[in-house]
Amino acid sequence: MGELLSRIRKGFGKKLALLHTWNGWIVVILALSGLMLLGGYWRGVLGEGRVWLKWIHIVIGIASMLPVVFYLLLAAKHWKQLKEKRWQKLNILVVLGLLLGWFLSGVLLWQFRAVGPRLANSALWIHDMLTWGGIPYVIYHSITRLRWLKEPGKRTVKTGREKAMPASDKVVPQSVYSRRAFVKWTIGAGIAVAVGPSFLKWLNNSIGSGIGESSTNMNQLAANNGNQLLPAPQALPASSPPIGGGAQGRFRLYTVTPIPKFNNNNWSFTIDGLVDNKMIWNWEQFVALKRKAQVSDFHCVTGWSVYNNTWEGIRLKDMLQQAGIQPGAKTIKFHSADGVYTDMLTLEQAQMEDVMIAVLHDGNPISNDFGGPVRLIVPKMYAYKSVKWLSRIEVIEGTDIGYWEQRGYSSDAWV
Ligand SMILES: Nc1nc2c(c(=O)[nH]1)N[C@H]1C(S)=C(S)[C@@H](COP(=O)(O)O)O[C@H]1N2
Ligand SMILES: [Mo]
Repeated sequence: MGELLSRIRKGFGKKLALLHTWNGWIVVILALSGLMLLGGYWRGVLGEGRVWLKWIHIVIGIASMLPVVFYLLLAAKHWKQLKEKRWQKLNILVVLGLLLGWFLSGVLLWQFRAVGPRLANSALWIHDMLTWGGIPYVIYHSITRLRWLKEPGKRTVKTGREKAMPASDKVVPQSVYSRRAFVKWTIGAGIAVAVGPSFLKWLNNSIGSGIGESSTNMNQLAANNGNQLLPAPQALPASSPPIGGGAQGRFRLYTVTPIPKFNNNNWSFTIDGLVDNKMIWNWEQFVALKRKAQVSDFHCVTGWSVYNNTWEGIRLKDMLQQAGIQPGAKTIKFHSADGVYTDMLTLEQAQMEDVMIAVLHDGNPISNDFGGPVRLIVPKMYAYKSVKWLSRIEVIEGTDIGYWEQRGYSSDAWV
């Protein structure tokens, strides 16, 4: 009878061990792929691979619920076994909470079109926050091998690839125990020191007036503007103070190239291709062009949005009209001065009233990190259409495919 019981228990322990291993690998793969999706560095390196990586992340993210479901089937029994082991119980709750939170917010991000930008924005915030808290926790957990599997009386059992564990805390010499505690605290403190500052910075940037609703610090941006272009554009009364009351949300730097810098000598703006009047402006001429102001929202496909932006600039429609579109023209191609990034609109899309060649954001010159001095704004489409460092508009005959569309983004960019 006793033997039978212990057999059953052993089988149970093995099941838990297997779940733990699977869950561990899934978390590692999700963490790595997730960090690569987040990192600006990888954005440029991965290219088309980024779209694949995103799918892998989504599929494994969904699969991550399998060990959770299986565990929940065993949970009642496991919970009883853990009895007084409060820390292990807490660990299980934390891990389950992390996995569920990542999963639910991940599903919203995956379904960003169905749920709309507001919800996607909050989901991204939650996904990020869990990552900032969860990854250090998981690292700590795996380094200190605080196993939810540890059961009294089982720690000496060498099962398969499991390593031998001290028999129990009672027989472990006090010095070893306190050394272990010391190591744990040291590792914990190390992780806190390593990740803490960036985490606080991120929190400070993003908490602001609620979930994902804080704003880009405009003064800081103006101070960090690497462009030196004179004269500075004088804001229309409509943009200073901004008619929209100022942007809500934080622009994330999403850039696939090194960030260019401009001055009066190396900046120019061209419109050419199938137009009657090819034109090229230098900065002094360009700031003198007639501008309009508009308020619009800005949405990235990866889930973040910035609302209520007051953009001031030249309406694309007006510029095209002045240039005179020739018959046969079908597509407007936008070139970035980074020499790499392009995107396009059909002639019809380009005639939308709110497509703008923007020069000011909330009354300030657009800084070089965020695409200044001049960037395209297509409010009704996802922001990969909003080409930064816009320097050339080419009117062409056939169709074309932009930087991200070549790398697997949908050519349908409607929000
Ligand atoms: N030249 C250029 N334009 C670009 C990009 C880029 O990498 N290079 N990224 C696009 C994407 S995907 C987004 S979300 C926005 C990001 O704008 P931001 O960096 O000002 O936040 O710029 C778009 N325009
Ligand atoms: Mo984007």
